[in-house]
Amino acid sequence: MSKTRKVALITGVTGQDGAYLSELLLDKGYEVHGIKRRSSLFNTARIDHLFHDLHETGRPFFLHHGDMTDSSSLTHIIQKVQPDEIYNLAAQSHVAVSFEEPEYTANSDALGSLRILEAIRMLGLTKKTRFYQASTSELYGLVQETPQKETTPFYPRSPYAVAKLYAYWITVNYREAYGIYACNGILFNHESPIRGETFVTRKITRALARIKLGLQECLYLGNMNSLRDWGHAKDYVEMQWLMLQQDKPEDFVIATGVQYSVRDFVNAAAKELGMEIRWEGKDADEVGYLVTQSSVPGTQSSRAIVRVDPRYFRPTEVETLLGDASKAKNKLGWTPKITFDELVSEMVREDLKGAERDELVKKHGYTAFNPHE
Ligand code: NDP
Ligand code: GDR
Repeated sequence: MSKTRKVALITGVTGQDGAYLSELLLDKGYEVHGIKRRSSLFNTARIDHLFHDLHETGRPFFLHHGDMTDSSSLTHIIQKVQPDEIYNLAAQSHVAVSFEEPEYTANSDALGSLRILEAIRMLGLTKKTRFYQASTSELYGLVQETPQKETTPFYPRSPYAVAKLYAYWITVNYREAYGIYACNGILFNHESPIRGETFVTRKITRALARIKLGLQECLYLGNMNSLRDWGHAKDYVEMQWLMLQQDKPEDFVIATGVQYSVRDFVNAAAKELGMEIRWEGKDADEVGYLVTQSSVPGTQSSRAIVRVDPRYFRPTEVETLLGDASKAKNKLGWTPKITFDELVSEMVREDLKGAERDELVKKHGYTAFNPHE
């Protein structure tokens, strides 16, 4: 292992943020180690481009098998890697899924963070290793103040958010009790073309691109009225790094300060594809029709391309989130560079390319492997 380069360890390296953060740290000259869990299928698609043949000189990027629910693997890896910085990004990160798997979510998202902090402590790394905890705007849940900032009281509304609340406080506690340089990044939703396909933004851009090419009939969504503060993951991982480069550890809200509804997101993605949607009905009966000029002048077709499926409603919903990142702006000089429109445009463009690939495969008589249908 290099003596001159800073060494970073990333849990959740195969996820959206893990991939962007790995790139950022490698570009900054770090030696990067990532923890990936065993899977029956390949799960490294987002980071495959960072690998290199071990016999060639390439970027110092290494993977280790481990799991947030397994202290032995985590402690062993931390002992071996002796990281200067740990970015704890691994989590069962889907809010809706956390209602179905609450205990597993608590184990990986709450106790997982404790396991890493304990490893730092037990291995005598409290003065050496800095720790970043991927905290979340979901902590605000049933919001007590708008916009939300570092001092806004928490009111979690899902097993995911409750697990993350434990992780938030155990990070603060280990900072205060043992003097570990440990920070919470309270990040609001951030998206990208490599966002997981079941989060609402990616589900929308992917489905509309496929509808545009005739590969899919309709997009089914849950709560269309949810309001979110959506930023770009690339901007947000820069903040994760910045937070660990300060003189003293602190917690920061990271957000754009602009809010849109799920319906707004659908409209923006449709516009990007040259489509227009006319909305009718309310709540579970809301339907989005594709506006097309039919052959009879003055009339419009009424093909439904978006419908609400109450299956996607959550037992307790977070209706509105809007962040105030003034502290990060003032103390760290951070502002997001990528706008909402640019984010939507990039996501749509990339999903259109994917849909075009699937269309080509279909045209040649093959079935595209599409796990989501
Ligand atoms: P992803 O869901 O894309 O990635 C999660 C990562 O965690 C994946 O690499 C996943 O592995 C890994 N993981 C899940 N469970 C385990 C486990 N038991 N052991 C080891 N690894 C595991 O999330 P994001 O990249 O979007 O988010 C990163 C972190 O930031 C998460 O903790 C999330 O909760 C938090 N967060 C995200 C926000 C967002 O808007 N994206 C906002 C605020 C916080 P695999 O690839 O095998 O599934
Ligand atoms: P969120 O993101 O729950 O905010 O958590 P998600 O994209 O899943 O939902 C955002 C909002 O959209 C509504 N919604 C739907 N959501 C999904 N997934 N699928 C649908 O079909 C659908 N229809 C409407 C949801 O009800 C919700 O209100 C994300 C995750 O990345 C967390 O890990 C992270 O902590 C928070 O963002 C900040």
